[in-house]
Amino acid sequence: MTTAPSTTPAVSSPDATAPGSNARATALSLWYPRPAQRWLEALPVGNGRLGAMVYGGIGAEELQLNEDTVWAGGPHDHDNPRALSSLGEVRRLVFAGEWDRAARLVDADLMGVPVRQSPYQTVGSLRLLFPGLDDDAVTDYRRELDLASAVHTVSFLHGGTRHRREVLASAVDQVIAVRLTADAPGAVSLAVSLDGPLAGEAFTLAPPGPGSSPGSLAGTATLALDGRGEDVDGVAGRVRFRALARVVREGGEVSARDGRLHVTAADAVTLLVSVGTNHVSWQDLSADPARRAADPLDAAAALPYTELRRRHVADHQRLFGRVELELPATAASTRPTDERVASFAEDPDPQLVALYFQYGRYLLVSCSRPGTQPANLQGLWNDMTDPPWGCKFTININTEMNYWPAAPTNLLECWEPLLALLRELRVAGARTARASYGARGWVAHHNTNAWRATAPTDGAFWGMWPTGGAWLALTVWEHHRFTGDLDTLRAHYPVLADAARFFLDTLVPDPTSGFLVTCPSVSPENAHHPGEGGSLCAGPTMDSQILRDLFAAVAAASELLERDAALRAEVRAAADRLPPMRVGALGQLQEWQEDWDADAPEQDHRHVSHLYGLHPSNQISRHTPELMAAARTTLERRGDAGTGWSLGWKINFWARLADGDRSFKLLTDQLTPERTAPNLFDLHPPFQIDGNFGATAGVTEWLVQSHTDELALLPALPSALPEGRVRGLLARDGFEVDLRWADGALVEARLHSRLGRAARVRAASALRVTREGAEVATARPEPLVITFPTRAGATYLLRPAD
Ligand code: FUC
Repeated sequence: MTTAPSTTPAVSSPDATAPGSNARATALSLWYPRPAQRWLEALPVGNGRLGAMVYGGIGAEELQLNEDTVWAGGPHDHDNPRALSSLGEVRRLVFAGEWDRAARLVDADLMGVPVRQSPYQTVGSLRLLFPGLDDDAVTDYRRELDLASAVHTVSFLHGGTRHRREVLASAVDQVIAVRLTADAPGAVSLAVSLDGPLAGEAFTLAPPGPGSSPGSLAGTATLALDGRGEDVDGVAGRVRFRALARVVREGGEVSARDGRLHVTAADAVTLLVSVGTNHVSWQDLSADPARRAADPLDAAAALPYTELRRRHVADHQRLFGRVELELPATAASTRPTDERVASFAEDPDPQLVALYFQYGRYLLVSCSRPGTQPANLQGLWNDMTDPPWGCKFTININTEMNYWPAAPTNLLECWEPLLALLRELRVAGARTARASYGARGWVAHHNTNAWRATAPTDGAFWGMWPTGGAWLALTVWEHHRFTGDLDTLRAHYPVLADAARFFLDTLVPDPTSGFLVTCPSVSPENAHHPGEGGSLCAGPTMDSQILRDLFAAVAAASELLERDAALRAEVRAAADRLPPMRVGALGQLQEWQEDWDADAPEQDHRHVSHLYGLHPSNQISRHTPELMAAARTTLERRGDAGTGWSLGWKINFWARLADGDRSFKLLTDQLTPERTAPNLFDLHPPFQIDGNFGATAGVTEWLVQSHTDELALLPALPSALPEGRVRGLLARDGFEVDLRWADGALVEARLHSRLGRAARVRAASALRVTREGAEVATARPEPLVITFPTRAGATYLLRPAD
């Protein structure tokens, strides 16, 4: 194959804006001058449920396919029947400091059965072979993912003919569409096949059309692949799926041979791909995969490709188009995307920050839509049957991080799958609460999956953490803080209230301090002492922080909804008995009740769980200067190194500490080939999408913060980004925020008030506020906070006061 150098000027192309013009603006595109050789070079498309990784091959193209309900195993109850009777002894051992013995008992009696939760699995691949196309005879190749339209395009010249291929995953029409065209008639010939590690042989569905010769099919032809999710440790694989690929051709011929469809000399071809499963819910697998696959395919096949595309782009833009971030382009910005990552640390390229930010939004829109599964460890995209950490929902940081950008970047709908997960975990986790703890309410530990597993998994060291569900439940309250939406709060209030009930029943007084603590627990995955039980403890700082937020949320929500006065009193009383945050001998925020930090075996551990209080929570803020200083010391001691998601979290921490430059430095550490794949997927390594989402959220924290009682404008602007513009960020209390800044200072802000709540705005300079030209308020220079009432639906202009 001939690789067009990135500096190749545009060649003549039927459409001046078409790929092939390497010099064109790339502000919202990932692009490459060569096909992907491996999965981490391929580019993702997704409609929330169906996903494809597109390689952009010339003679051989591959779309690796996912459907988000294809998981191993099936509905399953992991509760360990011995858990409840051993709980008391485990608590005794933990309080006695006999952590290794406690761990052995937890592993024997408290872990889920089987201990391993079922993983998410790949469907397989759609493969296209183009017999006449010789990779070495191609020029002016370009593949590109345009984030604004969510269309993947490949374009190249071969023997004087320009070939163009588009791929999109439509949420409106529930198919993946592949459009193959050329600027010469009869130039599209290919063989289409489907295969997958969980499936049998592909077969053709359509009968030969009337008058067709033997083996040849009428205008359309359909290939099918049936498969089943795997068994896991004695849990039967019960997900069944069917994948379909239908050829809709213009001109030429189509025939079926050897389990493949062969298209010869067509002018253009639309391939429609659909996957259906038997998944109805986490408890019900009674649907018919064949129907589920065929119905959207039949409906989509009735539409011309241009219409499918138009509907898809409009739908995507409705969500994606709400936020714009403009940061200046430099010479580096014209390079292929992977080269921009490689040079980011040396060559200024602010626009790559904007691209990476928007990529996070693109990924969330593409993997988390109302009605789909939530974003898992890899969002939606996974080419394995046994992926790292099962490609599940790890809820001791990863799933929460996936959703940090949802509200601030104006994608509230993308939260819906997480709210649905919570409604289901409340049911599944009530079983575990009862069976394993003898408690009311619901509990989930550090992982869950398609079957809403809630018992502890993986072993005492990692899994004995009862606070994962509570952290996730706080999504309900965050949703309310951003939207003021009482209906959603009312509908999900039981998730919050029952999460709190579990802890009201299971918190125990610490024999030494008297505070109410979780036990057994861990500070996620970090050891305070060496040994197999070295992570087990009672009342780690993070647990008390999460419970303080949970109890406060239940108290506030029950008050707003005018219900559960008794529960409100109970949670308030319990909150008062939680251990306070403490500053240790080194000036650090203590991770545990005891000051064990200095001797903990891994000083640079990737989890910084106890800074949950700093981000995403607001318990550590400018209102608690001593704790802010301790959080900073903790971060300094942990160091900047970390896995992808750990860097993503630290970007947010430093932004909350108002240190934009340190935060930017962490993003710079993330935007290196070690932590960012050629396709901009975040690398733990391996690929984990949480780092993408964490960084996207972190960028919003540079620009707007609203976690306390103030709305701060440019609270942590990195000096590397002295000028820019953002439109459409959301802040709590129902504000939509647009900002323009230059020379590192605010030029203008627009606040659109959705709820008509009072605005309390903090900025680095005094501000003058106007609405429709009339002055509303002017701030005194100190303190730099201006408060003014707003009217719902009105927009306020804020400019530095002279
Ligand atoms: C937690 C983390 C790991 C990884 C895994 C999916 O266990 O500690 O780093 O992110 O989740």
